[in-house]
Amino acid sequence: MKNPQNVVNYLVIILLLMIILPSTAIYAKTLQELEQEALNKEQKILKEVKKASKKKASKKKASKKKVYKQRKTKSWRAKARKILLAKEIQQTQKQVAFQQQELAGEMVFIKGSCFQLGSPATEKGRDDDEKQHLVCMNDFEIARHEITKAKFSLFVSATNYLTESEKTDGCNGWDGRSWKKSKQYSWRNPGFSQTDYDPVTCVSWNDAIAYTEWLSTQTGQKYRLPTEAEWEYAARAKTITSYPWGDDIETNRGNCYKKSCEDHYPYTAPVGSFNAYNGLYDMHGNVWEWTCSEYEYNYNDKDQQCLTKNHLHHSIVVRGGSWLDLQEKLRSASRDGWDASDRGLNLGFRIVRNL
Ligand SMILES: [Ca+2]
Ligand SMILES: [Ca+2]
Ligand SMILES: [Ca+2]
Repeated sequence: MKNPQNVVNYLVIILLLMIILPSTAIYAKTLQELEQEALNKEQKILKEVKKASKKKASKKKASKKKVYKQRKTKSWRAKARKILLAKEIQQTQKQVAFQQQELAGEMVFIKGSCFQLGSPATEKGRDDDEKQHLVCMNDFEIARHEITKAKFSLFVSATNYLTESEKTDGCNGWDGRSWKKSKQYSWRNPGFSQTDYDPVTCVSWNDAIAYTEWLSTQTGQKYRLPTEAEWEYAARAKTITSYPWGDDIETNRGNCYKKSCEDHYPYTAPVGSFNAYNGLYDMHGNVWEWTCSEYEYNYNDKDQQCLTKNHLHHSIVVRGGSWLDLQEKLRSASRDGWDASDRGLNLGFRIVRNL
């Protein structure tokens, strides 16, 4: 080199190049790195977004599941409540039915049809007031038993009811030798010993009606006395003989007077002590039973009707005979008329329920 200035210039240039070139290399590398970093960052963000959305989706799914579960739980609870309620209702219905049965006693369903009411002229021991005639019946329910002292006492305890015997001059009771009307006799004491399951006696027609009215209020069902036709139709059990078991009284079929039935009961017997016919006990004997029908010698369709409380000046039909009657009075067709306020030691009642 001839010009030292040029040498210096060259040196300066070389020096500059030495400074600039590496920094350019570093710069270029940094850019690459930056690009990579940006890429990494972007990927990371993408990943995070993906993760977040996945989390959100799973959260949403979980919340959906929760709602579903809640709904399911709710519907299950509603179902359980429904089942419980149905069970409670069923139980209440059973209790009500049980209470009704406890109060009223068992009832027997009788399928209606047509029959000859009354007795044929050839029937042994018949009365003239039993003229045969055709009657058609609807279905009904009648008590399996005569109303017992136990059942009647429930009514008296609940209402403090005083029977006509207790309110007025007593009942036609039994003093050991004969009938005797006395204030000392009533359904509580007819003059002879009775169990709680013997039929109630010394109750007038009015007392029996009061009992059926109370029973109807207590149970929400319509109880009443049977019509004369219902009584005989139930007693006959589709037979045309004097008694449902045949034309003879036979032995130990029902409770009647002294030896004529050979029943071994000197007074009333606990209800259900003899065989049932048509599912009904003591239709023949034990105590006479009040009906709700007016007594007419020739029936005149009164046998299918009920008297109301306001018709007390008529005689009312009683049926079935009693422990104080001879066998003829126990026949299916036998009938008698008593006044509504009459009461006696051999007269009680059974009930019917409207369907
Ligand atoms: Ca007897
Ligand atoms: Ca009877
Ligand atoms: Ca008669």
